[in-house]
Amino acid sequence: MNELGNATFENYIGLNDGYTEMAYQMVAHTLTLGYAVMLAGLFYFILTIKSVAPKYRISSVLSVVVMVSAFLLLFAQANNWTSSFVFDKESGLYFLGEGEDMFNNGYRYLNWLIDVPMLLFQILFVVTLTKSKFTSIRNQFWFSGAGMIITGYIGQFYEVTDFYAFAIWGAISTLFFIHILILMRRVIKEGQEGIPAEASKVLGGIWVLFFISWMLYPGAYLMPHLLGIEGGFFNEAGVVGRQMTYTVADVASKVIYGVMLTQVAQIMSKSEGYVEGAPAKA
Ligand code: RET
Repeated sequence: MNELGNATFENYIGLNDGYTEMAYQMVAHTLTLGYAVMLAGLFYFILTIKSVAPKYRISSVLSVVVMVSAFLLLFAQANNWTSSFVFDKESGLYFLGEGEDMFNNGYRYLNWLIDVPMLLFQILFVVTLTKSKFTSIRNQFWFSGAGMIITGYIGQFYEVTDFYAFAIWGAISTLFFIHILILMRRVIKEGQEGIPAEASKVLGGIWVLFFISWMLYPGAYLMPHLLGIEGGFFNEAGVVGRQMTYTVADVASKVIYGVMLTQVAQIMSKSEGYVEGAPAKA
């Protein structure tokens, strides 16, 4: 099984079994949906920026940064898929092509390296911390966010060839992830203190969304091994499942999260007397 070096399982399936038309197209369409949603989100965050008071606007700006980087990298990821596998008329299947790059989810991981610190940072512009220090939380978010992604990026190269390296890098990444979850829980709890009930409710929803959507990423990392290697998901269903999981997670953790933060900021702005379009008070 070593003929493709550190290639990920998508390539081994493309080499040995080939993809059926349905599996190939489902991945291509899912990836396309992913970047299309980012472009739509970009417009949403630009067009709603004035609906919140100036002090909350950095949150929208950070969503714009996330949308642009995700759009570009998901676009590259989609092209990586269509150029890696070519249609074979004899069998009616798509096989790993020659003379092209192989498929790798690394575009995503490097996109997260930008987006994860931004998404974590963003909430600090909407909530007011009552006990923790802004700079301390920000630095810890950035440190653990980058640590989680870099270690996971290295680990994913070993998913087929070296299970132990894959598991160890994944475990180190998980430690950083646990730290992030603890910090985020604290930020949201503190942020809920003393704000309008309606805003507090949305913030509570953000925690649920955050927890579920971020948990999907390690699930996708583990996909080829979920039912044992070469077992249940070491096949095209696992490949489709992984890209769908990533896409749902991306839409939830970047776009819906940003929309909900905007909603909190709108409620807070209103409760502080901000009216869109009205001249600023002297
Ligand atoms: C990895 C490696 C395996 C262990 C863990 C991981 C966690 C990844 C996460 C990624 C979140 C990405 C987001 C991107 C949005 O743009 C790296 C898969 C725990 C939580 C939110």
